[in-house]
This record gives sequence, structure tokens and C-alpha cells, in this order.
Amino acid sequence: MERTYIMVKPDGVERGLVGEIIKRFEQKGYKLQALQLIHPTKELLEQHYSDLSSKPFFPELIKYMQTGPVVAMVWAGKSVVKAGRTLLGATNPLESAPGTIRGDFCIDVGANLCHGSDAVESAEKEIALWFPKGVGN
Ligand code: RTP
Repeated sequence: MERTYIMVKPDGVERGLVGEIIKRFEQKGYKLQALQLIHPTKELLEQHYSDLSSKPFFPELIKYMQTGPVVAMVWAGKSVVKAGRTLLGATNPLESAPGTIRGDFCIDVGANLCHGSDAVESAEKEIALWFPKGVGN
């Protein structure tokens, strides 16, 4: 069964959108396999976003991701990686379609509520990084 790593970022937790985001994945038909509230360290975030380390916004991104706890989740089901990204919407919320999470609830790329793995391989890497003890299934 395909799996993806979905994370509600600090702004999503702060704004009380955890339930709304979970609801959309459940409604679509996906299964929640693991969930944890985490206060991520700088080291964990730098590993998670290592592909972006040369980007000018990297320091800002790492700082924003430490402004509060995140909700780390593993979701499973048919084509969940691609369909999960569709549920989240485009990275820049000004380009996310209405009906998507980012399209409905935010306007700032630097506070875009949620993260979703972009490929099956990165999903498995991210799940191993955020759930080092496994997901319990
Ligand atoms: P994510 O990993 O959070 O799901 O986002 P993504 O794949 O859609 O986008 P990516 O290019 O990997 O960027 C990761 C996160 O960095 C922030 N970002 N800021 N200021 C900027 O121009 C900028 N560009 C990206 C966003 O929070 C984005 O989700």
C-alpha cells in the first residue's frame, strides 16, 4: 500500500486547522497510519529540507518551522503521494485552486499550512526520518 508523509506546519496547528486537514484526507478515502505532535529540532528540519539548503529562503523556512509544534502523519492508500499533493494544493497559496487546503485557507508561501511528500521514494525517506521507531503496523 502506497504511503505518504503529511505534516501540518506550525501555522496550521496554531490556527486550529489540524482537524480540517485530517478530515479532507479521511473524506477522500485515505487511512491514517500514524500521527504525532512534534516540536522539531533544527537538525531534524535541516535534514527534512536538505534538498532546499541552497535556496535563499532556507534559513527563514527552518526558523518558521520551529515557531511551534507540527503534526506529523502517515497516510496510506491508492496513489496517495500524488493525490495528497492535489489535496494540499500548489506550494504558493496564491496559485492553489479553491477547494484545496492551501487554496481555501492561506495566502503566504512562507506560511502555507502543510507539507506533503513529492514522490514515493521521498515519502519513505521522510516517514523513516519523522517516525524512526516505525509506524506500528
Ligand atoms: P512542502 O515540501 O512544504 O510540501 O512544499 P513543496 O514541496 O510544495 O515546496 P518546496 O519547493 O519543497 O518548498 C518547501 C517549502 O518552502 C517554503 N518556500 N518558501 N519564500 C519562498 O519563495 C518559498 N518557496 C518555498 C514553503 O513553505 C514550501 O512549502
